Amino acid sequence: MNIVFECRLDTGCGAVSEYPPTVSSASKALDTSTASSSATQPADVSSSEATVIPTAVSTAYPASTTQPPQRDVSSSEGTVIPTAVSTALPASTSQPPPLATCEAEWTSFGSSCYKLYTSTSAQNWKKAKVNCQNVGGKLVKIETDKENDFIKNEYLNTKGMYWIGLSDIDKEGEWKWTDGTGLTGYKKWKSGQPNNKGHQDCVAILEGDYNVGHHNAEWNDLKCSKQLGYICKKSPGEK
Ligand SMILES: [Ca+2]
Ligand SMILES: [Ca+2]
Repeated sequence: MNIVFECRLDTGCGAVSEYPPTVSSASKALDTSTASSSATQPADVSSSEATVIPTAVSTAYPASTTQPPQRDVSSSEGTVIPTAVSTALPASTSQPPPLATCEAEWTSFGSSCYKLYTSTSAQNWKKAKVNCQNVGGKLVKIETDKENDFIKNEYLNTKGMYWIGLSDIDKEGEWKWTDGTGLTGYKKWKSGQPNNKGHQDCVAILEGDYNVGHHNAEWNDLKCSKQLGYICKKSPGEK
């Protein structure tokens, strides 16, 4: 199959033995050239495909995805209205809080109701505490000077003293209201009090301006067994 016939005008047709080697070497050269070129081309194509297409796609999508957020920003300008609403809310909260509507024999101050139990129904501190719970409230917790003044003006214009909901009955020196909170805020101790004299763990509020105004509705710790009137405080509607 490697024999090649060649016909010439001067020599006629005959087998030529030289062609097969040259043809085979040429074919080898072609094979290597095509092999080498085919080996380099796929690498170029694959690399070019890998670099061009992904970058083109990846840059195209972020560009399109960044546009919608810009629309959101423009639409978020509509949230200016909620801020206008929020500025309206403080205006409504600046209005005076509604006064509590209290049942008969209870007096309203702020959002709470108060009732004085006079010395005719005097109790020791623990029993006074329970009695306030039985009517839906607690022994009074006084949290501001205005509240202390309200009690003074309402109940303390005659000589006397009344239990309030403050004690260090659980641990000496650790004052707590009957709702379990500590004495961390407002307080109005009489000068020299609390002194725990003879083991005093329960607190009374003293009379106000009565008789030379010598106590001014200040607080004193007393023995819890002392029989005193007391002041209850509750939210409207609690029974
Ligand atoms: Ca004490
Ligand atoms: Ca005392």
